[in-house]
Amino acid sequence: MNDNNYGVENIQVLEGLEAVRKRPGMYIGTTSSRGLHHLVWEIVDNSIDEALAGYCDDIEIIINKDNSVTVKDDGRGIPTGIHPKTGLSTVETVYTVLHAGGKFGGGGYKVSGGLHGVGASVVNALSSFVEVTIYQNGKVHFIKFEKGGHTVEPLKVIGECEIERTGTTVRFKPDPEIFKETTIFDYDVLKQRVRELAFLNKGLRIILCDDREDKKEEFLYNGGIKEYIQLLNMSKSPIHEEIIYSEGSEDGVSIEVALQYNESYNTSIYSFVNNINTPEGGTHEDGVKLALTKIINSYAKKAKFIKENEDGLMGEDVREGLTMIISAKVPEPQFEGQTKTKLGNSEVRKIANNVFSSSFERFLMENPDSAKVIVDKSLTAARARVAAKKARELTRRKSDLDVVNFGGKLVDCKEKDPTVCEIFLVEGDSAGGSAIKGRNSMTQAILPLRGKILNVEKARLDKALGNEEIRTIITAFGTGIGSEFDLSKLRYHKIIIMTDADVDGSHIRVLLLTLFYRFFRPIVEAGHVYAAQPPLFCIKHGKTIKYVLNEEERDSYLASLNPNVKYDISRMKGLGEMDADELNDTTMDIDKRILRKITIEDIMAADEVFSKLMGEEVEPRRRFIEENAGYAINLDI
Ligand code: 1YM
Repeated sequence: MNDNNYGVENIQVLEGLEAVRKRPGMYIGTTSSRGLHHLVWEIVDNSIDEALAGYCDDIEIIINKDNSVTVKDDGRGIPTGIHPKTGLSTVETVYTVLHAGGKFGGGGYKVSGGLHGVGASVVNALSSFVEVTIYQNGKVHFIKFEKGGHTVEPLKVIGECEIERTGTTVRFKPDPEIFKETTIFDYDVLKQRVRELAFLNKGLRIILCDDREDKKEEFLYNGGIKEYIQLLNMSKSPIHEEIIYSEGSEDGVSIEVALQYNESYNTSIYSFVNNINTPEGGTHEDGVKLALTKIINSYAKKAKFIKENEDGLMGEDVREGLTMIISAKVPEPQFEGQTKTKLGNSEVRKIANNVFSSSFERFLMENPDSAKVIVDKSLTAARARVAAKKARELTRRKSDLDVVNFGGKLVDCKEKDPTVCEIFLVEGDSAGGSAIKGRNSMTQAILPLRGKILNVEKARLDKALGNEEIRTIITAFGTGIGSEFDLSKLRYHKIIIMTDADVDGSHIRVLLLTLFYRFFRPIVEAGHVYAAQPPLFCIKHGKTIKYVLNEEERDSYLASLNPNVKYDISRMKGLGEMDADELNDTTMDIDKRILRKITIEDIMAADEVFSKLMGEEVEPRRRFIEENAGYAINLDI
C-alpha cells in the first residue's frame, strides 16, 4: 500500500475487503436499492442474534439526514479484547476479516452460511465510513473505518458510562462508488422487514426512525406470530375466535406455530427459519402440515364427523381458509432448493410434528365448538374438491388444435415455441377486434374478455371453474390448475393484460391479478405477467408522432420541443376506440410499446393488499384506499 494516510495495515485483510468491492454482487446479490438495504440487515442481524441469545431487548434503527444509517442495541457489546488469531481487537476483526461474524461466538442461532450473515466486514468494505461504539464495563469504546474498511481511528476508550449500560452502536454510510443506482434508503422498505422481525421475535422492541422527516415508529409484539396472524386475517372473516398457538423445543431446535381459519378458500402458509422466510418450505413446514392433516382426521373420526369406512380428509382439504405461520429456530440450518430457501435438516420434521401435534390435539379437545367449524370447513372443502375435479376435466384440452373448447374466443398465434409467444388479455370485444387485426399473428395471441372476471378472493376453485372467462384463461395457458398445475406447460411466456387506463380498466386488471396471484402464483413469480401501458396523450408536430404515458411525460416532452414548433396534442381514446394500426403502434408493437412487469416483491405484503382490496371486509379496504389514494399508481404489485 502506498497510501500512508492509513498507517500500518494488514495487507491480507485489505485484500479480502478489496475482493468484496470488486465483486459486491457475490456478497450481497446486487448493488441496486435491494443490495443497499441488505447492508442494514447485515448489521441488524447481529443485534437480533444477540436478542436470540437472550441479552438484548431493544434495537433502534435510524436513517440519518445524510443517508447514513445508525443501528443501536442494548446487548453485551461486541467484545473489545484482543483476538488471539488476528492479534487485532475482536471488534476490528469482526469488521475487517471476511466471514468472521458467526465463527467466534458459538451457540445461538446464527444464520451464517445461509442467505444472509455474510457479516459486518462486507458492510465495512462497501461503506464510505463505519463507526462502531461499544458500551462495556463502564467504558465507551470507539473505532472508525473509512473508504472500504481502512481503520482510521483504532479502537480506544473515549469516555465512561454507567456500569449497567451495555450495547453496540454502529453507524455506516454506503459508498456511492459501489451503489451507483441509489444511496437513498426507503423508509417503507425498512419498515416492512422491521415489522416482520418484531413479529418473529416476541417481546423484542425495534424502533425505526427517519431523521430526514421526523418519523418514528415502535414495533413490539408481546404476542409475536400470534399477533401476526391477527394482522393477516384482519380483512378476512375468521371462523373461530382464538388463534391457535404452539411452542416448544427439542434438541436445541425451537418451533412456534400460530394459525387461524377464515371464511375464504385460500391457504396462506408462511414459514421462517432463524427469521428468514422459506417460501420453498422444507422439513419444518412438512412436519406441521402432516400433523395438521393427521390430527384433524383422527379428531373427525373420534367425534364421528367421519364414519370409519369413509374417505379421510386430504391435506388440501384441511388447509382451505387457513392462515398459518411457522417459525423455526435451528442452530445449523441446511438450505436447499432452487433459491436456497428450503429447510433440509431432516431431524426438524419430527420435532415440528411433535411440538405442533400435542398442542393442536389438546386445542381441539378443549374447544369443541371451534373444532366443529374447522372439521366442517374441511369436509366442505373435500366435497368441493371432488366437484372441482369434474369441472376441471372440462378445461383440459383434448389436443392443441382443439379450438372448440374456447368457444371460438381465443385467437391463437401460429408459433408453438412458448418462449416467443405472447397472449394479450384484452378488455372488451371492440378492443379485442382491433387487437386481432393489429397483432403479429406469428407470435401474438388475443383473448378478448367479455364478461366480468369473477373475484376469486371470494370464491373457491369449483366456483371459479364455473366462470366461463376463467375457464377459457386456464385452458389457454395450458398449465392446468391446483394440484395439476405445471409451469413447464405454459404456452405463452408473456401474458399481457391490456385494459383501459380508467377505473373500469384497473378494476379488471386487479381481478385478473387476483386470479393469477391465487391460482397461478408461479407464473407471476417466474415473471411472465405484464401490464400493457396504453398512452394517454398523442403529440403531433411536423411529421413526428409521439405517444406519452402520462401528464408528467407530456410536460417534459413539450418542454424539450423547440418553442417555435407548432404542435397538436390530443388525449388518446380508450383501447376500444383505437383502430388496429393505432393499437399496434401504441401498445402492441414489440419495438414501440411499454410493458410493465408484474412482480411479487414481498408475498406476505401482497397477500395483505389482495385480501384488503378484494376480500369480504369493507372497513380495511376503505382504510387502505384512504391511506394510499395518493399512491394509486404504485398499487399494482
Ligand atoms: C448494531 C450492531 O453487532 N451487536 C452485537 C454483536 C456481537 C455481540 C453482541 C456479542 C456476541 C457474542 C459475545 C457471541 C458480536 N460479537 C461477535 C464476536 N450490533 C451488534 N452484540 N459477546 C458479544 O456471539 O458470543 C460478532 S457479532 F464474534 F465478536 F463475538
